[in-house]
Amino acid sequence: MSENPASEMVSVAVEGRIATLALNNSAKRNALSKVLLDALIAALDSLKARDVRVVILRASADAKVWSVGHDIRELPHGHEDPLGYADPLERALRAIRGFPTPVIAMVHGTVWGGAVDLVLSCDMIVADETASFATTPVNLGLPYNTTGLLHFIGRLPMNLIKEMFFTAMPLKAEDAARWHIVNHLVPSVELESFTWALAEGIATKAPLAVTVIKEQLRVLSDYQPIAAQVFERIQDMRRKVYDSADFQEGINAFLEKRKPEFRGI
Ligand code: YXS
Repeated sequence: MSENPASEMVSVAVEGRIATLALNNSAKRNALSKVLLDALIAALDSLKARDVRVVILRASADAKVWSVGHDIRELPHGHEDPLGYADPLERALRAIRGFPTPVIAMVHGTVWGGAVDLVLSCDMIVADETASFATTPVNLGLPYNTTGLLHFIGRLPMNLIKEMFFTAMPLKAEDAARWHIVNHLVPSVELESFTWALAEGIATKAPLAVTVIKEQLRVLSDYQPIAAQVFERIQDMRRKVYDSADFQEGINAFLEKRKPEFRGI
């Protein structure tokens, strides 16, 4: 199965006041490449000019993997922050978090790496029993970024965040529901109808109030003050990690389809 052209990477459908964006590159398991993410951001931007009250973000119906996360082939091979402010994934996260109407992630299939951050950046998550969520930077030796970690803090218990990041093990759907990561866990046969009904309910509400409440919740949760010197120390620690031989080994092992040998250097 060959990769889809850029124009087909993200499909957009608008029905009434509900838009559905579908990640549409199953051949590459919806790897969050620059092309796919630019298409997602462009799709969101195009919806701003329309009377859309809710967005549903999903993978195409044939996808067994919702998304494998960041396209590892596009990660910088050292000497550059792999999750810098201008990184396509970071731009997409900001586009969703700053989008004026609620974005509901509808999850059928497994979610990996930065795609977990993408799903968590949506306003609500409806998943079915096939869903799982794996945060995987330690599989690559990648120093996750501070903004990204903030998306987990205040949302999940710290001990769960640490287990997810330190083990990189997929969190099963029922555990994601137990920890309230997903708003609703429904049988896969009901996933679309349930998500659509949730969206329809929101679409009947006062859009100006919904938008301003979403933006207030974003700024209250995203803008946590941090001392400049502390941030610089963390950035210096992260630089040592993304400059490390281990990060290089993590990427090479993925590309060579073998297990990595991390030596702590
Ligand atoms: O070999 P071809 O060319 O057919 O391509 C294969 C895989 O190489 C490709 N692919 C990816 N390409 C780029 N980036 C990826 N993350 C990625 N994952 C997969 O897709 C084609 C089909 O993959 P395959 O054969 O493995 O599919 P599968 O159905 O047997 O297995 C599905 C998975 C998800 C179990 C498997 O693809 C997998 O474990 N992928 C890696 C998931 C992962 O570790 N993602 C984290 C990416 S890094 C990231 O998101 C953040 C930066 S962080 O590291 O901080 O979390």
